[in-house]
Amino acid sequence: MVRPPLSPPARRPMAHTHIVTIERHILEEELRHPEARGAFSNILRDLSLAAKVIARQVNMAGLLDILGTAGHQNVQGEAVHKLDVFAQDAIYRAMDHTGLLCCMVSEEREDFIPIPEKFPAGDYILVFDPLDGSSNVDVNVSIGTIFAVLKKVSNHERGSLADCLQPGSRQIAAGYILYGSSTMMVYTAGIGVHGFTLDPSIGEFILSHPDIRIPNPPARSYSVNEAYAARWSPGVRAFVEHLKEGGGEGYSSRYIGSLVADFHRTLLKGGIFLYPSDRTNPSGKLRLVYEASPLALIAEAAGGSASNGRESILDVKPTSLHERTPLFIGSSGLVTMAEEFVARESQS
Ligand code: P6P
Repeated sequence: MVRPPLSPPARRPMAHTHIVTIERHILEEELRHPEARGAFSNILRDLSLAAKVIARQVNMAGLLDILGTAGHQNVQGEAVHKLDVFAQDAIYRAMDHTGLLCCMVSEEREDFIPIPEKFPAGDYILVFDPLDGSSNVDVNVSIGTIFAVLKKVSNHERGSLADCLQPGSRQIAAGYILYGSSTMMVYTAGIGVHGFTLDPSIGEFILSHPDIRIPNPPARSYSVNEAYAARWSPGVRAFVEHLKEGGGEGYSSRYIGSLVADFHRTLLKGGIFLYPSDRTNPSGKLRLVYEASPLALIAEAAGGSASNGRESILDVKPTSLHERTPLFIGSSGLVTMAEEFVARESQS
């Protein structure tokens, strides 16, 4: 049945008592774009279900025999925590049978994951880090899930590597779930960034942060692991030193060591998060496809920017699923300043 074009609902002024669930918000956003076929909305809705399942497990981690490692390593050679496995399975099971995806990419799997033959395949690819920073869960530090949605470009029914190695500018949506003092889901479909807080008493994500914009002027804060300063390039070292001297009004340093938590603070307060390359990690530590690119789409949709030190993260075409990248992300002015310091070093 062809749905008659509906006039998009006028944006209602957000009254403080106006409860908008993520499902309602996604539907309203879809109605504002009649060309949307609803598949993407269903992907986001299914992801929000997986998020609730993971949140419940993370919040009870201290009470279940689920702490500690699962006794094996992932493709990155990192000890896999049991919650990583749980989160991976929760997302896979929520998404594998919907007929919306042709394949998935996960930090926990070396190759891309085709949708099983027993299920119908769709036109979208989901890339995700099921539980980033999971090593923090044993000490009750906030951790997160990062995801992005791409549209298939090949004619392979169940996807191909080429479908998964698209530049971040080709992402049609991106988001993260932050399992912290409250569980939040933040997403963008490219226009506007919206935050939802889980009300566990009713099991709903409620719109709590409509139209997030990175503040300008930004908070005077930078976020980086300074233990590696001696290994950074001269340009990065000079940039951080410049912030610390800050013309009398020094910057404060904030570093949690959990990417989603550090990024979420940067998104809401402004400033810059950086994980640069160094002598030990010449390509940096963070992954391009399912960490830096999704967060870069969010940062840009909120008025900020994201760079690898030379160019926009969104312009970088991945050459492999798990490739790493340096990351400078947050308030545009600070990201540009970091690029200028890096460029200056290459001229000296
Ligand atoms: P470091 C967590 O292990 C993680 O992948 C990110 O969540 C975080 O930003 C980074 O590593 C922290 O790395 O070297 O500062 O411990």
